[in-house]
Amino acid sequence: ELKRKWWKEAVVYQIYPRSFMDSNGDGIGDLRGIISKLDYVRRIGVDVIWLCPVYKSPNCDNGYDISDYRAVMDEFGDINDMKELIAEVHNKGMKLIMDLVANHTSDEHEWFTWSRESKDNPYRDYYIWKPATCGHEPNNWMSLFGGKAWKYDEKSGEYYLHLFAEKQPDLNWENERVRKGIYDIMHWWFELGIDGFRMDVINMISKTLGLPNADNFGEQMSYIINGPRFHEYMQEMNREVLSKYDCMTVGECFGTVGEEVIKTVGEDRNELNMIFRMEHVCLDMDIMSGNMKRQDWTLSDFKKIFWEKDHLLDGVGWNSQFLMNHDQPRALSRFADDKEYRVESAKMLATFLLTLRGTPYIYQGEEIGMTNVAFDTIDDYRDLSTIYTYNFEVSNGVTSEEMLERIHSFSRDNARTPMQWDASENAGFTKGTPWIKVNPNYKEINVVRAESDKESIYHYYRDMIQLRKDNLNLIYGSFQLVAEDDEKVFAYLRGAEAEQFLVVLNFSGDETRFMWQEGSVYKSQELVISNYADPKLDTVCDIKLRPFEARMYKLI
Ligand code: TEU
Ligand code: CA
Repeated sequence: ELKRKWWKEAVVYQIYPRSFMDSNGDGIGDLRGIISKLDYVRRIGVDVIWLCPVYKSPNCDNGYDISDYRAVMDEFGDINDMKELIAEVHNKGMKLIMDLVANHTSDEHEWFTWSRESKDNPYRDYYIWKPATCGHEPNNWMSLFGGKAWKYDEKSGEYYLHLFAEKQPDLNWENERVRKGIYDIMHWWFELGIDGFRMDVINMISKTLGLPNADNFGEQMSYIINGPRFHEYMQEMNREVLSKYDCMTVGECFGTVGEEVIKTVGEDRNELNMIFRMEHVCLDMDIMSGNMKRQDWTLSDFKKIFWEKDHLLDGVGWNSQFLMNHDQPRALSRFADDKEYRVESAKMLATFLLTLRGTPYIYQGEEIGMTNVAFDTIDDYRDLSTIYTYNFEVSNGVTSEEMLERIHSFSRDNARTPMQWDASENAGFTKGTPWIKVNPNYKEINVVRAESDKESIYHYYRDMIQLRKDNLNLIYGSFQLVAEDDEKVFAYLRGAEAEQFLVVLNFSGDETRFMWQEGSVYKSQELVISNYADPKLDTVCDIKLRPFEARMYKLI
């Protein structure tokens, strides 16, 4: 049996600082802005805040390119603001975890500056340098943001590896001093009072020795993901750092599956508490193709992903659950309907997220039903990978209309438009010009409206979070699919023998009927929550569902 832990019972709220709240009118969200909104965050009912990177950074990738891990990005404030933020979060009874970007640094980090000085600089081996092979790149790897994964450095006459942008050189984890350097940074932040880390692309830190050429992108990823020394590094990090604090960890692990998941989060493994798996956010778009093209998906595929992920760790380790993050389109626009049934859809997804087994992560704005944005020119987009993909595809003959359409569905900027606080200009996010445009729907969708309307998505989130907290069976109870082949309804049981919760979710915009004869064995069937104002009093054997209707019953 798994142990009870505070981080298993917590609900996490993710903040993307650049887009959360601007306190000084420069158009960029900042730490003082976050501090001013902590009461709001607390009122949602969440326990932990995950703060995306706020370290000093030249911002080629909005802070995922770090030039100094012990300082705060100029635009966000300074270290005193950070100390105040930590103290205030704690005062309000919440915890704070930070983003640790340890696969790469910025090329403006002093380690890299020294490293590129010369081949014999003591810091040379902090990064992955290779000489040219027959006059070209050391191997044929591609960057995850597009283009080649190697950059030639004139000065020292070699190439360095960058799995992401050119300005994000990969650290060489084979080098013990690099690992020690990262562990020191982690200690430094724990001493400052933080409660844990979300670890960026952590499963990519150990590369296959010899860095072999790959026939395709999938094969390349197999040389990068969960490489030969990954678990050794995680256990070392746990021994040297994590085990010394009552902290929580979650590793971003795109592409980690099966046994490798168990090895990373198995409770007897002493590596990480949880990982983020990405299967459900790859269903409608093949991330490996890099062209942002939509592909068809079915609800039964979606169900299988959640079932497999739960089943794999049953009694072994703990899952994380999320529907979106700062790299993904808005879940509401993607998995449900952000138009006619926006409110019903958002509440349905809230019911889903908060009744899964695993720690739920809510992304800023999800709780008020923010939607994807559709800027009509590429000039309004800011994300480097969106811009790269647009230019690349357009130069290869795809029309710009077609590319904008794909971008409207899948750009990372869908998640990065400013938080919509009120109906005033720029949604109350800034008094200046925002770094990225506000979604024009802010007059209708904003926090002030949501808080004052008892029927809002926001209040539904609060109710769902409370329900989860009041029922340990919704946290630790088993997860079992019901009617798994249904292509419109996602239904499952949560709980234990004595008390089961039946969750029934219509993922379609049609009216439909959920039939479940086995339901007749339960004497007591209490409807606990539903996203329609006048729920019909059906028995769980036969429920008529309206578009995107969600219901949860307690069965005894
Ligand atoms: O994301 C890693 C990652 O795999 C993403 O680039 C993903 O492929 C893409 O966003 C899907 O659209 C992490 C961070 O979450 C992301 O914001 C960073 O840009 C990236 O690492 C590099 O640090
Ligand atoms: Ca600011």
